Amino acid sequence: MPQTVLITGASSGFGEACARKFAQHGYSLVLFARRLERLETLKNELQSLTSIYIAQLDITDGLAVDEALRGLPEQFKNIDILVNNAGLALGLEPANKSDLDDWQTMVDTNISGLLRITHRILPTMVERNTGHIINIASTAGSWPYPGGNTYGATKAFVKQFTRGLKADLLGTPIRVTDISPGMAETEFSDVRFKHNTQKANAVYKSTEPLMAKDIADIIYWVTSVPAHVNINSLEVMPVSQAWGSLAVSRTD
Ligand code: NDP
Ligand code: 8X3
Repeated sequence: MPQTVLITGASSGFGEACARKFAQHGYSLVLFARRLERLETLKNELQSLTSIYIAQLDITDGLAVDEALRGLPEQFKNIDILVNNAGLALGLEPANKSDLDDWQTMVDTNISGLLRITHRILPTMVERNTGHIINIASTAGSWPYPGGNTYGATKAFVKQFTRGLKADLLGTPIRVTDISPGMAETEFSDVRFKHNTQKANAVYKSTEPLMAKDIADIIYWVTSVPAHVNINSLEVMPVSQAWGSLAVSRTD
């Protein structure tokens, strides 16, 4: 029986690339996202390689998460690898000019949604004495930048929560990893700038960002190291990105 990977946010970017990567290696897939038609297209593409179950799911909807996980067909019920990938940034305004609804959506998705899925899946892993949870954080969770306020804070949560899981799971064979990518060209900026294509494209202009496949390859790699090895935390940037100097306000 092949291992089963559940990927949230599989309709684009890292999640979609990750589905392709695990399908190529024969894993069964459970794919969730809000845009069902994207998942259907992906399923059509990959179903010759492996068995795939897709469902429309908004991870901010607690009841829907419960229903989606309860409704998994028997063959897909045992999740071996959970990739908590679904997430988003909204806006890049300074905190005093931000939209409170955007903050709430980021918290509901990047924190509460991730917690909800984890809370449902983790006990089944402990019961089956096997599993690996991979949480997608961000460099924004460690390195603040102007306008990254709530987004960065949600990703700091993801990193610290992952460490907390590792502490709780000591004595079990269950592995937990957080992966913190820097700039990667996906639909991320299109979402952040609310479909302002010009602003989104400017993020990746005249540089070489990470691509979704780079992250998918890394996610696959952390699952493929020997079973006694746990990659706790992995930060990855494109060669073309680095930290800036600390900012100073001056009067002249
Ligand atoms: P994309 O926008 O391409 O993908 C985001 C995915 O999350 C989509 O599949 C989207 O699906 C899903 N999603 C968003 N909200 C929800 C929701 N409420 N319920 C279910 N699914 C949801 O961006 P990325 O692939 O870049 O982002 C993936 C993860 O990587 C995110 O957590 C992001 O914060 C993180 N990240 C991204 C970086 C980057 O530079 N690109 C760098 C570091 C981290 P749908 O809209 O169909 O629901
Ligand atoms: C995405 C990377 O730098 O835009 O998490 O926050 S960044």
